[in-house]
Amino acid sequence: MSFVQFEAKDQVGLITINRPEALNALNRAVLSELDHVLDQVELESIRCLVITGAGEKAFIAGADVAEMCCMSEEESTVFSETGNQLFSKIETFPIPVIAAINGYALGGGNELALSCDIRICSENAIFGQPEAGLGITPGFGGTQRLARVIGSTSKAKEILFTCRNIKAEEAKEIGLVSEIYPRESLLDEALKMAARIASQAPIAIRQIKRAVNEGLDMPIHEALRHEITLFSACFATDDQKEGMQAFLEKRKDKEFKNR
Ligand code: CO8
Repeated sequence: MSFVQFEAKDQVGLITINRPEALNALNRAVLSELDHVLDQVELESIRCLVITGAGEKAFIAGADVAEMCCMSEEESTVFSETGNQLFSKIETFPIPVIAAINGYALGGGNELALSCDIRICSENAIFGQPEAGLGITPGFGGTQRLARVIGSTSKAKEILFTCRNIKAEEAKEIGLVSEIYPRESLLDEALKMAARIASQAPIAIRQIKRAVNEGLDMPIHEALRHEITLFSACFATDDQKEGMQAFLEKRKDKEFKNR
């Protein structure tokens, strides 16, 4: 395990893409290690993940161009499928995932961030989908998730067609990120947000993630029905009883047991 590090900080898991010499570019080894790290997350104790990049310059500067440049059509299909499966795993991961974008998030880097639940970034972050300039389309979900995340096909196509860089302020303006922080405090802020999420009732948080994600792919009447199912399932949990009892007893010290 050298390209992807995992550190448990109480109930928060910090994943660092650690290939700073190539601006954390995603090659096959990085994708495979990240997949393995996700499989190892102890879901009984870890309640939120933060993903960031090693070094001062980049979150992830894209898929590894040096590795991709000689791929055949068949090899590129496998590479794209591997990345897509991994990013879908992040998107549907049972607990929330925050992308702490600490610099360049280009191509596959932006696509990884798009598969996370929440994106926050540093003031020096730069986003973009430069693929068309390399003679390819995005291949890890960018043609699909960018428009869905920012809610505008016009803006998404403009970004995808022009391959221009987007600075942090514009990323916030278009809804690509929810907050911008100074570079030095980004990780602390991400961990603070994650700890706050981790302090809520974990089954409720998982149900909320499912309700939002799965509901977006349904007609509204089905999505609302889905919310009813996920909502009512919470009433079979000890944590619902603890959360409401604590409120009624004016107790701050809630103890959620994840059951
Ligand atoms: N792939 C491989 N190596 C990279 C990458 C990358 N994406 N990005 C940076 N590096 C390497 C550089 O080659 C360089 O290595 P070396 O020191 O050995 O020359 C090192 O990282 C440092 O980079 P720079 O010297 O270029 O640093 P700068 O600060 O001058 O520039 C940039 C930073 C602007 C980020 C620049 O490195 C750059 O433009 N990088 C490429 C960005 C890019 O085009 N990303 C998109 C790649 S395509 C993609 O992600 C498609 C995803 C879906 C694929 C599905 C396929 C099947």
